[in-house]
Amino acid sequence: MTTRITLADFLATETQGMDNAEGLNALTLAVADACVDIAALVRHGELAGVLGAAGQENVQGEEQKKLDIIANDVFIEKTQNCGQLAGIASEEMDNHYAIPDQYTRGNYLITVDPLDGSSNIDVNGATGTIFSVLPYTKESAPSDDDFLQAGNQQVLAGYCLFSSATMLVITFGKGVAGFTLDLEQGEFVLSHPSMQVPKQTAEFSINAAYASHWHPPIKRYIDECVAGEAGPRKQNFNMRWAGSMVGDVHRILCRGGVFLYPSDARMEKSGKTGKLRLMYEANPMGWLMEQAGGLAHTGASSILTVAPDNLHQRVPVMMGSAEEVERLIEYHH
Ligand code: P6P
Repeated sequence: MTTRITLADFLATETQGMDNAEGLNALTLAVADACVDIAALVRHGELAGVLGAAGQENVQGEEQKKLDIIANDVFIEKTQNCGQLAGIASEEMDNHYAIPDQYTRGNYLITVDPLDGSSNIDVNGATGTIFSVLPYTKESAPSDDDFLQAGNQQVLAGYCLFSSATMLVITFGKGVAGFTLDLEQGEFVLSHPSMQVPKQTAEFSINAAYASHWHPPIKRYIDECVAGEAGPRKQNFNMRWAGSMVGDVHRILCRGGVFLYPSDARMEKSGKTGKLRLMYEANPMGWLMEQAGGLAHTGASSILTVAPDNLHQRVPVMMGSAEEVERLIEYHH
């Protein structure tokens, strides 16, 4: 019979010795509460009357789902009064949300993708919430520019996966821990201590519909995987694409793999350098991957060293099993 360790029990030891451990614990529990509420809305789906399009676009020019906006509002509602935040930046908001004066302004900034993979929501596919916490030391209210810190400045990052189980996966820079939501008790219980990405894999994850637009290094890598044991890799590969970064990254943290969302000729024609956003997708997921023994790279540099120039900046993404990412980096050079 293993000892039942709740998220609160885990935090009591994991953040020991860190600056403002109490504050970080309070922030993590507030984020977890927001995720529990968003999970409940996702779980009730059509019955909660929250599926379907919202009839408007976000700053990315992407159609927003009703749940994108609701999840964003729930996240703000559940975290703004925890006393630890100075501001919240979100995929669903053009600019950051400043914590109102009636609440204590704290020493952290948080970026969030409130409902990643929302195109899956109407077909009951995997979705999730991704978050990244950065330090904030000024007394005054933050500006958007205060969020523009490289991924190696993060103090906490994680995601909540809404799938067969609801799981919270987090890192404070001391490894990666996974928690499963106990629906009866309404609390997260440690179920995946010290998650590690296998160094090797035979499974890649990419949207192959865009193959005709890929640049040579990606095309070479995928062609070699597809060529299987008859090709230069001398082994067969499998492919998985969840349509939600949280679903794909979680699978890779559990069993290995390599996730790719490269830039391509199609995107570059419209001035984009990738699809995924640096501040609230690539940075938090990249830190989790590195903390689990994997790698996270843009093809030009480690994701965590990219100096952001705007809140909604996009980057090319390759992350997962170290040996495969190393091969991809070599192909890019
Ligand atoms: P595509 C979801 O919209 C997302 O941002 C990621 O979660 C996911 O990996 C990717 O886009 C899916 O993109 O082009 O396959 O729909």
